[in-house]
Amino acid sequence: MSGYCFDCPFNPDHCNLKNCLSIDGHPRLVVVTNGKTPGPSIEVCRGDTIRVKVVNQLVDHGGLSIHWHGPHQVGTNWMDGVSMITQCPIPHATSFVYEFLAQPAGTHWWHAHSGFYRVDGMYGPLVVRKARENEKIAEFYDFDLSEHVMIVSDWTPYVGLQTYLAQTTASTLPPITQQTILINGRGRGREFTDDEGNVFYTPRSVFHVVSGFSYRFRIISSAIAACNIQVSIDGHLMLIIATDGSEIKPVSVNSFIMASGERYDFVVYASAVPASYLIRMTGLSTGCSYTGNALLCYGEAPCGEPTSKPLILPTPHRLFSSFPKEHYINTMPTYDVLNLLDTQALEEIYEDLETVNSTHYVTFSFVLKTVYEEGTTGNSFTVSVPKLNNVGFLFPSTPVLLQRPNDICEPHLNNTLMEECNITDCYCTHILKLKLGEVVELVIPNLSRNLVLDHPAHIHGQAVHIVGMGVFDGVPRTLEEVKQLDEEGKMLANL
Ligand SMILES: [Cu+2]
Repeated sequence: MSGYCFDCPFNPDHCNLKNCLSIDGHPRLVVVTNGKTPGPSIEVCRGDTIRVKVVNQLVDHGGLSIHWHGPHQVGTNWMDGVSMITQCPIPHATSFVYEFLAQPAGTHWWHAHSGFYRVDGMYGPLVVRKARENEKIAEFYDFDLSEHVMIVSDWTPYVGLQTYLAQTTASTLPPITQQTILINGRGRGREFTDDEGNVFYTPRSVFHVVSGFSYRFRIISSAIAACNIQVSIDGHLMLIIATDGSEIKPVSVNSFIMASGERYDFVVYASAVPASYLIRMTGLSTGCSYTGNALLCYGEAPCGEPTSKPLILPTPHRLFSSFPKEHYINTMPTYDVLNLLDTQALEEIYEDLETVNSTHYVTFSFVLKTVYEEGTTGNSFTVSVPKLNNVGFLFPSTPVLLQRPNDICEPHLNNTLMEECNITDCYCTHILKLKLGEVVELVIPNLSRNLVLDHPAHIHGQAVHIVGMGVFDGVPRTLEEVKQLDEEGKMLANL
């Protein structure tokens, strides 16, 4: 909540004043883009050239880069916007012009890719539309409007750096308990009471529909560390028509789960009794068991506090998630869970993709390490170290694209290094070299043994086909065992 909000939320009109950022009601530092969080929604047509001038006026004088999450950047790799990988950070008080092709069409987004600026509010949608006649899924909806783009983030009353430090296990900072999920930068994180004891909240986002029409919603998760969010709309089913910018054969669901960075396009048919309905976001991961709401309001009825209940019919509740189904057996036993393996891309699959030229295993693990009081084996605490192929990532001293850095490593080519790093902590600029034009199969086993974490993965500049996914009878495996199972054809792959 900023000073520009004056008497918000007691005077609701003040919450809508031009420069007011009411957010969740807590006063705190926010990083804004053009004075707003989320920043501007960039909405263009496929094939347009996107040109954005980023002027770094960050008050902490930090370096900045903006990553465009979704565009393939063919021939413009240096416009991808990752500090120290594809460019040097943009220094304070200077500017940088990004210019790239809006390709492919779909729901994408942009965010700061340095420091904690994304966590503190520097993110926004990037929507690339096709002409309606080229849109294969257009028959499923009447409207595809800017006002139905949603970007979601989890939020605390503290700056990102403090939230991060409070969540690391070596920290003595108090754990952060007041958290909320923001939808388009709005939510309810704090109760305000006036002198007469009346309760007020900061406003939630409102999405308007009119009875009898169907609407394409585009939702983007800018959630912070490992916060998986379940999305549902009271009284309405959702027809999922695209994930991560790629169209799929539509599936009708009661709810879906978004991991950080994921996008879903879904159609809502305004066929319920005209009223106000709650759009519910529920954090499902350990450490993000909090909620956020927005309103779905029908034009034919006053828009106010909904009395709607979550939709239970049809039975069973059908849920879509990109994580393996086995994850939900214990927590949601009655749900009918669908995942990416149950859907089909609408886009034709190139025949070439059926012949894999090379297979790479990239192990993924959060390793818990015990730290003892110096000279003792008694007092201790644990810290978790994220590793790929047993090594932690070290940013290079020069951007990889500009100059070969000194500290690169290729652990998958070096068994001794992999074994050593399994025991000790290693950090390096981890590189996986691929040949131009080859079809690559990536096998990503999650080998975490003592820390269960559902974590998404994404490759910049690529769309991938998911050909297999699963859980090994609940038993953690070693990389050798995974390779063996793969060789024996025991790992599911729908090539
Ligand atoms: Cu990205």
